[in-house]
Amino acid sequence: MSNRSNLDISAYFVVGPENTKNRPVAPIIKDVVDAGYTCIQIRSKTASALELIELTKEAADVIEKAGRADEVTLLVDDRLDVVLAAKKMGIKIDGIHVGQSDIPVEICRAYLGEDAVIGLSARTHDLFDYIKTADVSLIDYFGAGPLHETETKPDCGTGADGKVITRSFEELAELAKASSIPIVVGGGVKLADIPQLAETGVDGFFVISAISEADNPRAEAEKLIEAWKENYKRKKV
Ligand code: TZP
Ligand code: MG
Repeated sequence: MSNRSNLDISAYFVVGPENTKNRPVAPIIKDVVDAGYTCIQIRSKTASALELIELTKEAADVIEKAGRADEVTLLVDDRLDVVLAAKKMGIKIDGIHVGQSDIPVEICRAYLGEDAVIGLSARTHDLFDYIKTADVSLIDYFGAGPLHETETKPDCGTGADGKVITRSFEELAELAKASSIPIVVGGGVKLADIPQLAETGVDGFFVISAISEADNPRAEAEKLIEAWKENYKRKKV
């Protein structure tokens, strides 16, 4: 089955070399894959194209060795060139995540084909109207947030006045109801947020620093996913 038809964005880890306190990225990805995460996104604003390709290779190898290639979706942030190059080199990469100012989703879909997973960060202003009216025919999920301001991406959620707009749990619950495609929420998400976030009905959480900067990334990854599963399940019953 392709990762598009069984896409699971419930536990979603985003990472690049600038997020790991100078530790290698691959062992942290292994920790997260072993902890049961379903989506890995390689994201770096500093790495070269070659470094990004190498990172996708390492991530794909980790996923493959864990026997989870059919369950874990591997994406790259922004860099259509890197995704195309990695695919050409035989690396199992499943798709791309883009923002509102990145390569348009039409172009991503045209280059990557029908099987690729394409995620799109939702617009910050007019978020609710946007979610209700956006053409979602070419994309697989929305990223939304931030839940809190975050040093990892200080401009996340910046509104027209330059101030960051964070989203309350109530707003996220409304968003989950309004969207016709899955929504993953991140931006400053920490363990203490997970129970309430799971209860909003959104489809998943994404984190960088909660795991990538932890002294023990594996232990932290496990705590986050367990809290998600526990509270998401409770919402469903
Ligand atoms: N997109 C929106 S917020 C964000 C990204 C990539 C950063 C999230 O990082 P953290 O450390 O989990 O706040
Ligand atoms: Mg982007």
